[in-house]
Formats: sequence, structure tokens, C-alpha cells
Amino acid sequence: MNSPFRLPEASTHAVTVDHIFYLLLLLSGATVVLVFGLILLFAVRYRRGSSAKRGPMPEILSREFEIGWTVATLLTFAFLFWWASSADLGSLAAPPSALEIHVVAKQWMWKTQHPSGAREINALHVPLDQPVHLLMSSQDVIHSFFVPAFRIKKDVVPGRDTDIWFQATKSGTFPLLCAEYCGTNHSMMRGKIVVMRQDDYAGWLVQQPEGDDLAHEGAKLFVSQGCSGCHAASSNVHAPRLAGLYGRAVQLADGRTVSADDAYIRDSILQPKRDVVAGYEPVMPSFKGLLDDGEIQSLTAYIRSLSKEQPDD
Ligand code: HEC
Ligand SMILES: [Cu+2]
Repeated sequence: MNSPFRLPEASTHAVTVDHIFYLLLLLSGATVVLVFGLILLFAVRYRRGSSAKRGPMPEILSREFEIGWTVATLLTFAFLFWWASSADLGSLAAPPSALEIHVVAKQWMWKTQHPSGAREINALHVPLDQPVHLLMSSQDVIHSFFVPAFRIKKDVVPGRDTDIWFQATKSGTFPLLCAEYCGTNHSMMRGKIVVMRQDDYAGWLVQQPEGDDLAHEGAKLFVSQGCSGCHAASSNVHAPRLAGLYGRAVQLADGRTVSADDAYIRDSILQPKRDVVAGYEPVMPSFKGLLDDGEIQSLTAYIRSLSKEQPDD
């Protein structure tokens, strides 16, 4: 249904958010009607000179009434809190089967890259009825990825990976906006999300110019940036093998144990002195300023692809 007052509901999440919104609207509306209705009623009933009975209510009636409405309000809001928070928490973790798409935000554009390597600028083509997981980073300032038709919004923060997922339920083209003021052309930082039937999406992907997929690009960088000089099995430097690293728990020299996720790998590359792996010397140089966000995403994708193979130690 398209009306100027209703945004399209184009994702699974949108339906839940709207249900919560409509219930809140209904409750607020009912409160407004009740309060203004009583004001009017009392104004007429107890107007000067009317013969209505005045004075306090019988005590027993008023106590039960007080307890009754207090408990009812409490339960209503406890229910709302439970419903809204469980909907929000449930939308945090992407299903493992989700299609992973990388998003890099910069002043003032959105760059996206599909698992096949296909790249887009200010546009994102996605398949219908399939979960899509966006792994996002920013090259400069804070941006925010906002698709009103999907009811999703997430900040994209420099120096940090954020993610969000959705499952589109309507095909069509929907606006993508930046929802965090990010400088002069913030208002122009727009794009479009194109939701296509799954076979159309597959057809579209095939037509895209051949791009290397992320993991392949990462493999090339791994050699050209000198990572393999230390990390390859043949190297003389005592450095950890990276196969099987992704998703595993890592014991650090200072006794902490951390999980090797995207953020850990990014930190290992940019600030290697911060999380030194137990049993190794802190000899890895920082690559801060040498690699941009896209390159770090590629290296991370390469390291992730290594964990699907057998560790080669
Ligand atoms: C001079 C040798 C050297 C180079 C070059 C080097 N590293 Fe390292 N790297 C190490 C050593 C030694 C460690 C373990 C100590 C530490 O955590 O700092 C390490 C740790 C890591 C870790 C954490 C490993 C774990 O088991 O938790 C990652 C990820 C990593 N390096 C990625 C890279 C990438 C990507 C590059 C290239 C951009 C690179 N390294 C370049 C020596 C090197
Ligand atoms: Cu922006």
C-alpha cells in the first residue's frame, strides 16, 4: 500500500518496527482521548452552579481504583519494554547464511562490494528474501547507513567495523541516506538499494565487470605488503600462522584471551603492539597510514578465507 504518510515496509525488520510503532501510537492516542475527554466532562459536569455531587470519593473505591490503574500501566509498559528490546536484540546477530557485503563510507559517497568482487558506488543491488549482512567501515568521519524502507540505521565509524543485516521482502528501488552529519555535502550522500528477484540478482552479478573477489585481492596484498615475509610457513621470522585464526580464541602475552574477529584483525594490523600474541616478540610493524580501509577489509577477507581450509602448520 503506497500512501504519502506510509513508508514502504520492505524488510522483515520493518514489519516488527511498525507493529511496535502502531501500538505506541494507539496507546498515546488513547491517553490523549482519555485525558481530554475527562477535562471536557469535568468542565461541564462541575461547572459553576451545577448540582453535581462534590466531595471525596468513597475511600475503598478510590484505593482499588488507584492500585488497579497503576498495575495496569506498569504491566503495559513492562510488556512494551520486553517487546521492543527483544525485537532489537533479535536483530543484532545476522544469520550465518547471510550474503556478506562490504560497505565503505567516505565524504561523500557509499562504496559497496559484493562477495564476487563486483563494486558499486552509491548503489547496492541485493537479492529478495535473502538475509544480507553488511560489514561497514568509514575512511574519514562518522557516517550512518540509513534505509528508511527497511527501518535500519547504523553508524559507520572510522577505525572500527560495524555491521547490520536485513532481509528485503519487496523488490524495487529504495533510498539510502547518510543519517549522521558528515560535512558540507552530507545531504548529497545518498544512494539507492535495488532489491531484485534472486535470479535477476544472479544475472546482474554476472554482467558486472570482473573484479577480483576480496579474498583474492587480500592474498595479493598479503604478498605485496610483505606480510607473507613473516607469516608464511617458509619464513625464518617467528610469527604466528594465520590459517585457522579467524573466529578462534587467541591467548595474548598480557594474559588476556580475545576472539579473533574482524576488529581484532584490524587492530593486529594497525596497532600490533596493543594485542601481542603470547609466545611471540612484538616485531610486527604497524601498517597504519600504509593500508586504507578497503585494503584492510581485503586482508581480513583473505585471513577469513584461510580458516575454511585446514591449518597448515
Ligand atoms: C616483521 C614481521 C611481520 C610482518 C611484516 C607482519 N607481521 Fe603480522 N605478526 C608478526 C608477529 C611476530 C606477530 C605476533 C606478535 C604480535 O601479535 O604482534 C604477528 C601477529 C599478527 C596477527 C595476529 C595473529 C594471531 O595469531 O593472533 C595478524 C592478524 C597479523 N599479524 C597480520 C599481518 C598482516 C595482515 C600483515 C601484512 C599487512 C603482517 N601481519 C605483517 C610479524 C609480522
Ligand atoms: Cu555521511
